[in-house]
Amino acid sequence: MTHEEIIQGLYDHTLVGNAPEVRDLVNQGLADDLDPEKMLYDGLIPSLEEVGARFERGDFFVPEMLIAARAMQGALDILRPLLAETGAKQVGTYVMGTVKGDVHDIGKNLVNIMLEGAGFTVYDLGVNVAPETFVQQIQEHSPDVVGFSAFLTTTMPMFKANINALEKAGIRDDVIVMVGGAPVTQEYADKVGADGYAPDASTAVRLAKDLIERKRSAVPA
Ligand code: B1M
Repeated sequence: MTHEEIIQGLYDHTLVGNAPEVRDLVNQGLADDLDPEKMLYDGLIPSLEEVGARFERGDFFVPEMLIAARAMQGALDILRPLLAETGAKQVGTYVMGTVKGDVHDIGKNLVNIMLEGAGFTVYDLGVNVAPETFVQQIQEHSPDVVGFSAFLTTTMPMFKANINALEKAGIRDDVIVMVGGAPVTQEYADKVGADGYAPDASTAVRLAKDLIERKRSAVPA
């Protein structure tokens, strides 16, 4: 099989949620020296975008989204160590979670993988994370950054609820707040008072490093 055929196969089989075939193709790609990021960005992610488009048109329903997501997760399980393997030195700590009311986690997990690859220690709180859990975990781990992911327009308001909870606990200024997820925009992030927004995983990593650097250099010695 050529690299193009493997990428096309990843797209086609993720679309219909054929998890065993997706795993086989990922393994075949790796055996053939196909770049893991290419499999991700040219095959797997575009396929999930098409799943979303079909859902919007009413051609797909929740079960189809679910099996496509499972196929993607199987691929990520194999790719995770390769995407994260850079030997980067420790740059900071990050507490990350999908906000309350929201169970989407593929995008969040991808950001986590990239953060770990860039040298962050990541505490992943999972999905449907309540504001009080974020507060408690920030108090426990004292991270440089907390990241809130939301994938639904109905759960994006939890960013503000989380920031309010940090303020109430007196820890808002101790931590950099980053937000992201498919429906989120820079404008929305500014409106809720987040310190940073990134549209994708690699920008999220660059921005996190940047914000930490700025914060550290602003602190008088
Ligand atoms: Co749902 N879903 N879903 N879904 N789902 C979307 C998000 C949707 C856009 C589909 C659509 O209509 N086109 C739509 C939301 C519409 C909206 O509100 N604007 C939607 C809906 C409506 C729903 C339900 C309400 C459906 C229903 O029940 N009627 C329901 C909600 C459940 C809930 O959360 N309470 C639901 C359920 C599900 C499944 C469980 C079936 C499944 C999720 C499985 C899982 O995650 N484990 C699912 C899926 C798979 C999707 C789509 C198809 C794919 C999401 C995905 O994984 N994308 C999605 C359609 C789409 O996105 N086009 C859709 C790939 C991923 C790599 O991208 O998530 O954007 P993304 O992550 C990116 C960036 O956003 C960014 O980096 C990531 C990597 O580059 N990023 C950050 C993410 N977090 C970040 C944090 C940062 C910075 C960047 O800083 C902290």
